[in-house]
Amino acid sequence: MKVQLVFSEEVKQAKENGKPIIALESTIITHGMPYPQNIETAFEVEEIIREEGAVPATIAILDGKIHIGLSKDEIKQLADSKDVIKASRRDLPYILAQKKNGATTVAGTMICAQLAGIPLFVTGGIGGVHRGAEETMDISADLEELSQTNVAVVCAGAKSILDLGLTMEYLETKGVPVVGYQTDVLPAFYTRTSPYEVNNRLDDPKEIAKLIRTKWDLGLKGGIVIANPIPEEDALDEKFMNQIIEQALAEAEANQIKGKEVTPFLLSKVKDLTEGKSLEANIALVKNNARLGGKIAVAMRNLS
Ligand code: PSU
Ligand code: MN
Repeated sequence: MKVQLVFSEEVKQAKENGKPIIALESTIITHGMPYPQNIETAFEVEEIIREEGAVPATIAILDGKIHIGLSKDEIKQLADSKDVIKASRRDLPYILAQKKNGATTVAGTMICAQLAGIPLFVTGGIGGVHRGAEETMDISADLEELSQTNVAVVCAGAKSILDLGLTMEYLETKGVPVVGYQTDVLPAFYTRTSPYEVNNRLDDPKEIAKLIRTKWDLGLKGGIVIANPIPEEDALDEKFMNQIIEQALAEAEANQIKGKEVTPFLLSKVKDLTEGKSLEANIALVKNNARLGGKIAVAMRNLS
């Protein structure tokens, strides 16, 4: 039995015509944002990518089949349905073999994007090493995926619900370059800065495209993280967010939240505690990443 990929008409044509394609994840739709903002954002992000001259491929598993590119109806179905499994690397065999529905995380999306021959992926934030990982060993499978799957990921850094210092150390050990777009420091999702330096700063999408190409030309396997700070006007106050995050972490602990539930629990707590401000910021940064991703995708295609 071979794994079958189901391409949307738009993505199929883009492949035939050599147009640049950008992968998008679906966990952000099902577990990362509430309804109806999740659907609206998914549509808007796709539209931004088209405006930049690339083609969006939102990835999910429907009835056990990997879909590369979803119709509007399929995105709506996914967002509405209750029985969609958050799909990281270890979840894929079960979901496919049992013909279930799955929303792919960063790791899950990277795997499917590589199968589909799509080298670039846009999202909000990657998973990372959780605070207290010395004891819990809670380290997102996204990091391991970045070390072995050849897909570059545009994000707004990672949330400070994570231990950003340990996340950077892990990525260094695994040989994953973290490139700052017009920034010297790792952005922390809601805020433009963090105390941690990125490995390299590049200010031009073309230069980022060259770095991505060079890594793979060298035969080095694995991804590249492109960290794009949230626009100034959408950023939230650092002190305020740190307090909120402390509170969300305390509630996760009090409720004994474990395993794959941790990240969705923290995301939804942060949203409630900020009275929706975090959601607005989240939407703004994903759109900002889509713009940059579109430019990088076009630049990658134009490299000779
Ligand atoms: N961070 C966000 N929003 C998200 C996620 C992370 O700001 O929606 C999702 C992504 O799909 C990411 C996943 O791959 O959570 C990481 O989950 P875990 O920590 O369980 O690996
Ligand atoms: Mn985890």
